[in-house]
Amino acid sequence: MRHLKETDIEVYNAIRSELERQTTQLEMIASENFASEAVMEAEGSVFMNKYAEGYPNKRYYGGCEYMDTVEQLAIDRLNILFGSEYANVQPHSGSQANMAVYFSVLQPGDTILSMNLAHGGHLSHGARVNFSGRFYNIVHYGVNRDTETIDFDEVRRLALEHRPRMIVVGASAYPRTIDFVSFRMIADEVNAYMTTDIAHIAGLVASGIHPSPVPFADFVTSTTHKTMRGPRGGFILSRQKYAKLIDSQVFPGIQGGPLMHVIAAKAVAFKEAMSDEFKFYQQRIVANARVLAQTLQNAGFRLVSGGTDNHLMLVDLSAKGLTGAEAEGMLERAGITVNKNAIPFDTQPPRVTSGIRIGTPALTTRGLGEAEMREVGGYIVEVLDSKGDEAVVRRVRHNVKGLCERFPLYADYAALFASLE
Ligand code: DSN
Repeated sequence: MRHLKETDIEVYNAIRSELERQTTQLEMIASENFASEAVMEAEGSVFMNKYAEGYPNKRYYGGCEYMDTVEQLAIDRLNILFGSEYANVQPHSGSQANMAVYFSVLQPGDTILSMNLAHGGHLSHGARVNFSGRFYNIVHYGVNRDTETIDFDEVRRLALEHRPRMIVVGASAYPRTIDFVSFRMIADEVNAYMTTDIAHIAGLVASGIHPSPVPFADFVTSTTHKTMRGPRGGFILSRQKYAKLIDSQVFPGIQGGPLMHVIAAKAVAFKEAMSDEFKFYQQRIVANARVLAQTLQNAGFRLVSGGTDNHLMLVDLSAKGLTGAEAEGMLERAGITVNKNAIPFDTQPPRVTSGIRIGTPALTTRGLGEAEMREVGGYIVEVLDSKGDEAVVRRVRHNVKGLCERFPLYADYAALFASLE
């Protein structure tokens, strides 16, 4: 940090301030987490200097001995974690992973059946504004209006009617267990590929807490930084028979040189994910989410689908006379970071929404447990019930700071900055 401080005080100060923000507020965005200092050390290493286009032992550049070591470690660890035959760890993100899979077996104009973004899906599953919505003919399934869970009758009906070439399974705001077997059966009925995007639940899947799609899906894509608690990035799992096809679509199909420093950090995160501690951590994420959900429900808040099976919940604020945007803003002022999120059949526009999405992975990483979830749930209720009253927000902000001090984060990293003050 000394070099950075001397070279670029503006960036140094921004990083120091962001560290302060992350450590003194409650991070409850369901897709965010705190990677370990070991992961951060690997990412901030000399690996960032190296080009390594190609794959282990098949590179287009010299000097790749250690790149090969680390990429192969990442691949092998990932295959052990998920019980998969083949892994590609080069996608820069989850969207890139999805793009590579689509490009592997689809032609422009082919039909994809996927979950509606407005019901919890993802941009790269065919949103009109995304490449996936521009290149492919997209048909969306959603959740049932009454149960707010995936409506398999509708999925099957749409599959039979539209005969998609691929069914995409997975979501970024779905609080319930996903039944991969039913999707496989529908995909088989219409002879479609099945791609499962487990970006949100990958850590739960790796730990056996959520059923795995690996035995059923043709392709599994993910990010590495949500419940997986690694660096920002993506990966693809599949069977050996698709290995060449996917490898060539990732590079040279859609990417150039892999980000080897990120791949090194992925390898470290995958090693961490193989530990018993990680499994225990994933169990605590889910236990914490249940307690938080119950706390909010006890206070009269309606949760989409009536609760959660995983790491996140969607809170419907419409009966409380609040929008998601208003709630996000008042909670942020109180030191609690969440994101506004559309709820199924939302009547508000996407920048406003009727809901907020709340997740427990990051707070669980800090060590907060069920007792603290009741405390945090209480703070959320106080702020929202007061409609962001200044005195309430100030009091909660004070309590949030105290809670954060009880669960310190990045002690060694913070010490680096402190040593330069
Ligand atoms: N932006 C991520 C999320 O918040 O779920 C998905 O890519």
